[in-house]
Amino acid sequence: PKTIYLKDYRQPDYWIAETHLTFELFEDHALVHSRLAVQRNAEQGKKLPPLVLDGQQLQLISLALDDVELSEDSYQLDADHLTLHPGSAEFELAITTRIEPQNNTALEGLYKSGGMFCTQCEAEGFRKITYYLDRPDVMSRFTTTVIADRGDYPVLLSNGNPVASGEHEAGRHWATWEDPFPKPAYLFALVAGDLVLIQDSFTTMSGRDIDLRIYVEPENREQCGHAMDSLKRSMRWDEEVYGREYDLDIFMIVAVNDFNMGAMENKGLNIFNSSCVLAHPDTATDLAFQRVESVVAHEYFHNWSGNRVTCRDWFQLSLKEGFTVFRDSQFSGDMNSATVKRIEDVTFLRANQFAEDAGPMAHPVRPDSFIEIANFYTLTVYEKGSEVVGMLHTLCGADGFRKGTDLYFERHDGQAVTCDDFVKALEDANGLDLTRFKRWYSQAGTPRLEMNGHWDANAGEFRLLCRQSCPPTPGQTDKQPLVIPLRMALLDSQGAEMSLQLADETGSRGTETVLAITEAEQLFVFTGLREEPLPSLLRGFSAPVKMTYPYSRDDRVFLAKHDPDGFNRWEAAQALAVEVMQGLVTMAQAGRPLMLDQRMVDVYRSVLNNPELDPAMVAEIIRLPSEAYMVELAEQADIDAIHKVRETLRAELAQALHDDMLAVWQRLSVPQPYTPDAASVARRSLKNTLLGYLMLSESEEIVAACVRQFIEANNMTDRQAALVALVNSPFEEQKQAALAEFARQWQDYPLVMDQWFSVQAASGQPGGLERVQALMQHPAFNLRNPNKVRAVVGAFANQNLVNFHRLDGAGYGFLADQIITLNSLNPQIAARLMTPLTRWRKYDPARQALMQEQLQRIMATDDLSADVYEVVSKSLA
Ligand code: HT7
Ligand code: ZN
Repeated sequence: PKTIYLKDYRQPDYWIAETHLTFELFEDHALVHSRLAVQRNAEQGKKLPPLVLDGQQLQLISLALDDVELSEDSYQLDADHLTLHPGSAEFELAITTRIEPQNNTALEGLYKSGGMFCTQCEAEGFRKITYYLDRPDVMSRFTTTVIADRGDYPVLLSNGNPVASGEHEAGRHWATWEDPFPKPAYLFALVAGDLVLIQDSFTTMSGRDIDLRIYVEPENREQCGHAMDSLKRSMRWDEEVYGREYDLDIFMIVAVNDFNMGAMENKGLNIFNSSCVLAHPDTATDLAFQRVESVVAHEYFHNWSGNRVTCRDWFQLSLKEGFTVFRDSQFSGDMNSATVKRIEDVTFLRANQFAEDAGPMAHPVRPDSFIEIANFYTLTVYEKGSEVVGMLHTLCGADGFRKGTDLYFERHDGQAVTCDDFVKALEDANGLDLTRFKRWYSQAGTPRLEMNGHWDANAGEFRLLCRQSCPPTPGQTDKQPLVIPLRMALLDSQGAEMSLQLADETGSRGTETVLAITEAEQLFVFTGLREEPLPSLLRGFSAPVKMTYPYSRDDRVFLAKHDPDGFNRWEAAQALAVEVMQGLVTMAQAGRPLMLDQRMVDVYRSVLNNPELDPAMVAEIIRLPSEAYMVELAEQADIDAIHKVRETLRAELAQALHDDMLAVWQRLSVPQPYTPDAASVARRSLKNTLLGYLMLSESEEIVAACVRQFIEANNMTDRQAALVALVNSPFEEQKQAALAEFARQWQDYPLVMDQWFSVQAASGQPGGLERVQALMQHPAFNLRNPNKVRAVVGAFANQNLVNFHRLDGAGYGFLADQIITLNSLNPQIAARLMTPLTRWRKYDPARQALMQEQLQRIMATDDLSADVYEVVSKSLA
């Protein structure tokens, strides 16, 4: 496989002004007729170069240039391209290809999911439909006609507006769609199926009525209300916060069961993994409701950040993804609790993206090379990319950021642009120089920020010394200093924020400020202080760095109880828990008894009994850092010790705080009608977090209460929480009864069965591998359905660390088997499953050897896809 480099980017030799497509869909194949209006790109010179079209796994049926059929000796075909030699600078090309959607298990291009035809073209799927210039800077106006059997496929959809439809011969019918907005091929979509429609409307800020439609399989009709509501709220929010109005007359969402990712923002026709659309309180948890809300918003927001202004090339992916994740996080924060949303995002980033940044696949937010672009839909491009946009928001301020994005959308509407163009718009709108800041786009790795404070009582000065560095990452050994926005305050002995005056400035900065750290070492001197302050640093996690400050445990306890900033209260409690757990891991490794630090009990008790705290915040604070995060923090992770320590600590806390936990849990467990509002979600979150703790007491009453909750729950959040508690308990009889009852009740609901699978696959109880192997034999399991693979194989390898990393290496062998099988069925999913094996350097020598052995076995597989090859070869390098 070939490596593609950003430095090699050049404009295409030709443009495609218009693309006319006709799809004839049949059960065993599809014919794709395309008519392309092609023009020489004048900027690339006068001489006519060959036209090299992308195309893979296509059967070429016919090819005509300006209505003249081309003979086989006038063009060249290879596995990836069709090359022809135009005689003029402007011409029409007519191509017919034959494809087999029913055999497309990779779910890229045109494929069948159940009884429905659908497409996934990002990043490079369109080339599996027809020969084309399949690159995001080639933007074309598309007209699409779909012809299919009326009985089996009554609904025929594509991008844009419906313009005509009619009957065809032999029970077939057709529909034509026209998209007035030029777009790259990756935003093309087609759907044909037997679907029902849920319809609503939205009036835009300029008074236009938009027809909103969600298409699903008939049995899912009742599960679309939340997605529709989320869509309308997203449309209003984007008008209010970014001034962005929807542009077509119709906006459609289609739910499909087989989908490699969460959803796809095709122009006017978003295609969704059904797990990100369907939600009903009986079948979906609060978490699933939140995911639907955020994915619907994310895809909708792409209409501007991605579709109207798109990427010049795939190295710029974060231009649309980082920005859109930032926008959807802002939206979710506004719809629910902004602090809780930030805590969730930071927790996820630190446990997962930091690990990616420290591993063999580490890459900058704007990568400079790739083998297979599908491998670069990563946490770095999405989540770290969003953090980078968040830092720009912090540095420009909310108003300045809005001025910058207004300029960006106005300046680049209808264009395919770069991350530099985005930053330039923010610079120009705010009169800023962000040259140094842009290193965040090109430099991989998680920066370290070492902070130190010195109190000078005589001068009333507090000196804050900042030292930044960044560890080497593959291909990048020398790192440059970055611009790190540090949101901070100084607290007095009562926890009140002090007035901030910097020695080299005249005006006061109020009680909270953002320091711009720009150098490898930098000193900030605060003056005019009456008493020694305790700094509250990196509030809201204002930069994606690993920050250290020599806090004592008592400092952390103080901050956890008194910091006026909610995020940093949580952060202090987390840091305390991390420190305690790291100490316990050392004790466990030395075979010493595990002693609980009473200060943790003290913090948790005060939080549990603080009536002013949002219950969702309480739940976040008392949730111990995950095993994955503890692994990420360790130099060399001892997974058995980490698991043991975390479980022991949970049990100790449950015992020490039993009465407090029980009292709060009982108060929250009073039966109530189900409501989906944020306050009720918060109460359920705390109640079920406490149930998990209380079950560790192994008291008969609690187990009985848990079983009762499982049976009597009026919503899936409570039912699933009870199931999780039982599955992770030693109460075999109750566990098996609950699992059997759950499967009996929900066997016809694939998304609910995904929960049933993943709860078991993720359980740290002994025998995890055997459990997962048995689950794969269950009739509801299907290796061709990515949601099932994620629920069973993914949950086991990513969430069940203690079982996956069993010492005999059988967990690694199992994962490698699945990757090898999936390599030929669905390379994207196979490559994504590789992640746990890429982390082999984190573990002890014995496990390292076992993991490497499996990587080598995968590497030796015949017909390795580019997707898997890239990950495995980089992991072994
Ligand atoms: N922009 C979408 C990307 C996507 C995708 C990429 C590779 C393979 C399959 C895929 N399905 C969707 C999703 C998004 O970020 O909105
Ligand atoms: Zn996206």
